[in-house]
Amino acid sequence: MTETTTGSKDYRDSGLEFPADFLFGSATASYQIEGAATEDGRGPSIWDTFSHTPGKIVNGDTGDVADDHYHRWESDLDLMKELGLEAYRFSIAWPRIQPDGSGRVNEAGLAFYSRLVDGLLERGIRPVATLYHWDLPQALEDAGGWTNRETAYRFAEYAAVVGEALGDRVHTWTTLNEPWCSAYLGYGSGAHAPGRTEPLAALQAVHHLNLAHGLALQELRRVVTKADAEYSVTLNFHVIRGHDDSSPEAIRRIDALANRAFTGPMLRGEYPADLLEDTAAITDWSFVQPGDLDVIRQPIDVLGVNYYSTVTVKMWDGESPRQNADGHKDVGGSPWPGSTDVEFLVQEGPYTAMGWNIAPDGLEELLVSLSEQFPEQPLMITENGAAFDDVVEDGRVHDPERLDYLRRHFTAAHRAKQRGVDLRGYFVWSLLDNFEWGYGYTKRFGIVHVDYDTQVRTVKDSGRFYQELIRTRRLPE
Ligand code: GCO
Repeated sequence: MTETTTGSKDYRDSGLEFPADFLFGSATASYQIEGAATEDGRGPSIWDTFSHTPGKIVNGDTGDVADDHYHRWESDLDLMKELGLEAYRFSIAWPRIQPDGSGRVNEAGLAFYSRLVDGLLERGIRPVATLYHWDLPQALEDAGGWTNRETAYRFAEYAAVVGEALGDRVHTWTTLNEPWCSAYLGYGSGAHAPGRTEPLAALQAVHHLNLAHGLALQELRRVVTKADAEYSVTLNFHVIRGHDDSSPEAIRRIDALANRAFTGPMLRGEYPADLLEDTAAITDWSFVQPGDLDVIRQPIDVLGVNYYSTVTVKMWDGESPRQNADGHKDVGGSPWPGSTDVEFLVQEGPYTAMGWNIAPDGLEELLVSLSEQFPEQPLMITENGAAFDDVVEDGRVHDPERLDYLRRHFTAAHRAKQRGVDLRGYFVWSLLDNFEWGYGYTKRFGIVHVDYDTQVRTVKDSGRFYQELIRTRRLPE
């Protein structure tokens, strides 16, 4: 699978056909869309605390209301049906299920997700449930959060509670969304909740999130009754490009921290030796206990792949003004423990509204690389999409840049499949404009526009493009 495909260099194909079993979906996350932050027994999460901390989020935005999906879920399901979605990837808010992070179960929280799952099934939409999309119950952070090994065990207990309640209907379970963000942005750079900037904490979080993944899969497989349920994890892979002869070392370092710190334990049952060496000045990794790696390496049916853009790196020469264009908010800490001497270079455009470069070839390269690294592992694009500034005009949202982005990345996905990648489907991020973490509501990723004052939803042109792609299973002209 190393031959390169031909096709248009700019990936702007049309007419490409996707097979009948290729799954077309869209994705959201609980804290980003639900609102109702204190309703029906929901407890506080680290994102409630973080977003209510002055200075952390642009414009002081919070997820208190968001898209008010907690109250509008039925009409949002009707919207998914209208678009023809075959699957919907959502996340379950742990603090709605266990407000204190352990023990007492909030039945109203379980009931909300039970209604949501039933509503999806009634509309012929496959439920894909993520257990953790970053909204850790604050009570667990107060006890150390992901730096505390006990949190992994609390996560497994939470997984069992949800698995028992929804395990007869959910089609695909995803344990974690992007543990890289939870660990490195939450405990390393400080750009995400809980906003800590401690290299050791970030690496402890990496391991305890890996452990949580394994423990949760064991619990889900114990309690889930749906015989054909599938199990997965979603990782945001970094596609890393070079610049000069110092780049191979920089690429290796970032690949170890960003990618292999998770695929190593989860898919190979070991931490990469170079990762341990690169971080030896911070820790001896003695928080990894005997047997942990056997627990973490649970088989998964599909590997979720989140992709948005590439990064370009070199080793900083220690003198010239360094660039820090790794695509994440720089709030003072580093998401790269042990490799803060890697320089992230500004890449060529065009860019999305996040300042991320538009590189569909990076998606093709990533999928082929993962397929070559893990030939037996089916893949699913669980997030791909773009933020651009949108305006509603006469009840329409013309978003040609987002439509073009999707066309180019669907082309890349199709090419990867042509090269033999076992790619099972594609979830567009996101169904709805929503709370974009540190950027608040200033970045719009939805194929459906949300007016945050009126909560009116407006399907964008990109949403109609997707609707047509799903209907015909061909990339529209
Ligand atoms: C992520 C998260 C999403 C983001 C999206 C755009 O990948 O960071 O899963 O919650 O909103 O990716 O940044």
